[in-house]
Amino acid sequence: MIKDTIVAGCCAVAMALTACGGGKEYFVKEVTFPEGADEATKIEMASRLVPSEKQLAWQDLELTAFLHYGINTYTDREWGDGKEDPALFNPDSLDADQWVRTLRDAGFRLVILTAKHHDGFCLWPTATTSHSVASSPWKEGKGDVVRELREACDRYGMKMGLYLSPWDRNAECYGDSPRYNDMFVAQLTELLSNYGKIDEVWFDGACGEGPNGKKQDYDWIRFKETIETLQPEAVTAIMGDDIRWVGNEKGQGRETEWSATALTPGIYPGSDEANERLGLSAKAPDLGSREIVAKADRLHWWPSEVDVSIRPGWFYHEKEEPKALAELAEIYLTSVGRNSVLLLNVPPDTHGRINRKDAARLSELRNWIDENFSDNLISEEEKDLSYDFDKPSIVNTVVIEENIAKGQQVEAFEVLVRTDGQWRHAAEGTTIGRKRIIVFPETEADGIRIDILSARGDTDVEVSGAYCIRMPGSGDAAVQGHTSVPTDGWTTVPSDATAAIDGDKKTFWQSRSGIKNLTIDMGTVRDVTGFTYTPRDGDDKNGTIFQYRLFASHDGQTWTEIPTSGEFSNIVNNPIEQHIHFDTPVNTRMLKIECLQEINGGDFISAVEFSVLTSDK
Ligand code: FUL
Repeated sequence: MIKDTIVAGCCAVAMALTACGGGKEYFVKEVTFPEGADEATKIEMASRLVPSEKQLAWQDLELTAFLHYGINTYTDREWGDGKEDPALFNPDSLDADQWVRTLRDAGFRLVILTAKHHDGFCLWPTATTSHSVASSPWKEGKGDVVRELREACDRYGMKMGLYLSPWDRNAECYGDSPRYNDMFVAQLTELLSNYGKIDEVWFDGACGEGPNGKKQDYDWIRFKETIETLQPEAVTAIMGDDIRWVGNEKGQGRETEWSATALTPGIYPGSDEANERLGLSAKAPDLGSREIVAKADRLHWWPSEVDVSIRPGWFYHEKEEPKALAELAEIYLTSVGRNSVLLLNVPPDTHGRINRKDAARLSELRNWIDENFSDNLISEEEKDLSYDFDKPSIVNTVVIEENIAKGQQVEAFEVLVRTDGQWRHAAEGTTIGRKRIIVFPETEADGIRIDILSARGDTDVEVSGAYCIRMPGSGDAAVQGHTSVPTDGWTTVPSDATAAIDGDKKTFWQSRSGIKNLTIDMGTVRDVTGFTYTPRDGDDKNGTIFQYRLFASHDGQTWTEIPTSGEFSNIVNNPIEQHIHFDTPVNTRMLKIECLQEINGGDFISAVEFSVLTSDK
């Protein structure tokens, strides 16, 4: 046994680690390169960057769950405006045991509750504001959702995390930075002192205040110190430095997913400048390649968390359906199978229960995982890169694991299968990390092998499984009771906006500068129950409408405003098709959408698609 040394990142305290072979010095969580270091030196140092103990334990969890629950559940919105009446919060059968049991049975190991979302409504009776469950009729103001979750987690052996939104649309002091920071620390202190062991603290980075909104200067370092003092074992996510947002809300990890990344956590002073210099952001496709490392001054062990909702929205909406099993299975492969932890949101419904449809889908997911990942063609126990099967078998999936306790090394690998003594190429990949699942075309083989083509340092990799998996058939997660109206014979103003109503999601329309309205003329009068808006996705989302007003007209002369929430909340992070349903059907020939705010404050709009919904059969 030789002593390896671990050099702790931020505080540069040296600790000792006993390990076999090497006598290596490792860097925990962060490594700063010496000035003028060349690429080879940096890559070698990068190979010695390792996770902290709590990061390592978190990466092992694989399946974690989100519970988005709060005032939005009762207003049918995604982002509340903070003006909601607490009296709206009155679940008739809130059952935290049912939440935790359902999640545990589906294999989830940690659950995170939105103790406070952007609307500022607190699910625990906080002393910091009256905008909380204490002002609601639920349990005559004596209820405490956070406590109920705590007790349920204890009963079922589930780890617990809390989401506390920094952006607060209710707090009067939001924007008065020192006062709000004090309030936020007080909220954090209540949550981290009175509810037992908290394993993950989740701070969201979202803020939809816009150019003329309130500006809050968050004291991230003080928030982090508060967590470290009160819950030293908790990992901090997103606006924290233990867990990184994967960069989308679709459930997709990168094909090349480095936990050793040059992206500086947003809570560190100077992070914006550091990231700008390297051209990096949470959404950037490449966060840790050799090219990036060569340009970086330091690296962070900042592993990815894939957060995605089982439904289109984060909060429960009666009209939405859970994703099809096929989509969830795909998400499992592109999150857990791509060196990430899955954080799947399952929003409790208006009764305060996980809806039976979601519960059923979760148990289908569990069964799918169990059925597909139980018949391992690799029976040998010994850790290796090459295996013989007991008999020729059909194979299409390989599971590879890297011992990340010693860092992330592999940059490129090839999967080969053997038939009649001949090795053939089956697939290739780049990073491995905690777990990599590669699916390739089905083939008959009697052995499987991984060749590591490129690595940063000594590798410690194992092929832990080979399977023949079947993807579930895709089902439709439709929107109940609404169908879109065929667009034949429709016209638009401006007249060049046909790509926005052509039913083709591969095309999009973008208005000229200065034009922020779109009128759709259906030619005939109908009872319209709502509309959908599909924004652009990908790198360029310019023109995406964030806040809007909607009008109806029979003749294009007299317009009546249709009441809507006026906001495609969270469209920046989750640019999915937006479904807006009216309280009562609107009898109209024309619809006009007027953009009040484009996501980047731009003076034009864009749309992949608008469709008009009706309840006509
Ligand atoms: C986003 C928020 O704005 C959403 O409402 C949701 O909480 C998601 C997890 O993070 O940025």
